[in-house]
Amino acid sequence: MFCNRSSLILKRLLSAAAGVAKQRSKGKYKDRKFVDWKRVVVKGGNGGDGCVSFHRSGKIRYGPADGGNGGRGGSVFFTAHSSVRTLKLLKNHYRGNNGTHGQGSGHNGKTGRDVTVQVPTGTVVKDTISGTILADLLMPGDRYQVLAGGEGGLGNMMFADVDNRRPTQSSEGGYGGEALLDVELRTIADVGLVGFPNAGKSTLLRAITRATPTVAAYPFTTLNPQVGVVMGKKEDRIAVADIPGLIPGAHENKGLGHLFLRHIERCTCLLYVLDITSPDYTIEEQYNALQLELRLYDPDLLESVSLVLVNKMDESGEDSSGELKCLEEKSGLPIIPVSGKNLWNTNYLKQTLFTVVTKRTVQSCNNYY
Ligand SMILES: Nc1nc2c(ncn2[C@@H]2O[C@H](COP(=O)(O)OP(=O)(O)OP(=O)(O)O)[C@@H](O)[C@H]2O)c(=O)[nH]1
Ligand SMILES: [Mg+2]
Repeated sequence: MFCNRSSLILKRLLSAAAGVAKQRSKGKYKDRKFVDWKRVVVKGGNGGDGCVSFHRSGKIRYGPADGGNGGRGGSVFFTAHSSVRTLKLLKNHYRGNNGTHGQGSGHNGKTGRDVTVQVPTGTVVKDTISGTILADLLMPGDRYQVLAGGEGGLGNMMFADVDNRRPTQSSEGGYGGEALLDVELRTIADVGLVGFPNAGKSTLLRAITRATPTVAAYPFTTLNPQVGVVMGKKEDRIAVADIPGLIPGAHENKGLGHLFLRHIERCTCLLYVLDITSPDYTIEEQYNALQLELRLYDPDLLESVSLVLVNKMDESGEDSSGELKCLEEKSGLPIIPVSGKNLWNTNYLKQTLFTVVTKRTVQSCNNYY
């Protein structure tokens, strides 16, 4: 990954990174204040060279070797910080300072200054070339050394021994190395809401937590993940993430695409939020389309503990229970009808979420219709 990569490959990747960044800054990403992905080039500082020098003073004209060592190059660290919310302020390049060269009279060079980059908790650092996850900074204070600075070279003082007090040998400082990294933010929440635009995800988040995401009767109101906390008895807390709406074909970049699904990757439980009043899709079609999009993004997401919420029940027709029963049979998941707007059944939803998140299973959930 680092110094032994040819500079040609690195140059190509850098220009590719610039291209991706340019694309992302265009169009639908242009006005986004919330940035959850960046490609970053990091370079460790080079170590300083060792010095060749001989002691001279007064009557001593041919004294012993006294060349000092070079200083170590500065390293680059990523640290998770709870007050940082997005990757927006992340620069494209970070570089540790070079160590300085050793000097005569046994003076060692100065160590290069380390660079510490603050990122939000939940940041994942990946090597762009191999795609390997290098670090997952989950807790505030988590620190990862992305690149170590080059070692300082040895001065001739270090090569002196009883047989040879005046060696002329020294070594060069080590190369700091370079890396191209993809830095991703993955929201940390226990529960993730997935649904079509306008299904009422943000309304539900408002209903069960104190979060205040914007609610409006047009699609794609929510453009960035929003997290709210459901307060339980005693100290119980559950974080719920509301993400932008998914539409059929999101994997082909329709709507807002499906890259924001990374924000629900860590969730213990997924809630499919279906709109019973949708004129275009039945709840079963919505459920199937959502499942397909999740599968195409990452089949492991379908392994998460899941519940189905059928929202807007206040406006459902007289006999919707048949539709719910049918969906229950086909999905094999517990169905919870709710109305986020009227807060109908939201207390039951909260209780169920606590049970599901703590037990990590939906087996004890009852259907509510
Ligand atoms: N009647 C009724 N309307 C609801 C209910 N829940 C949400 N709505 C309405 O549905 C519309 C969309 O609600 P949002 O909460 O913004 O939907 P969303 O799923 O967050 O939509 P996006 O952010 O665009 O993905 C708003 O006009 C809400 O008032 C409900 O339970 N009953
Ligand atoms: Mg919304």
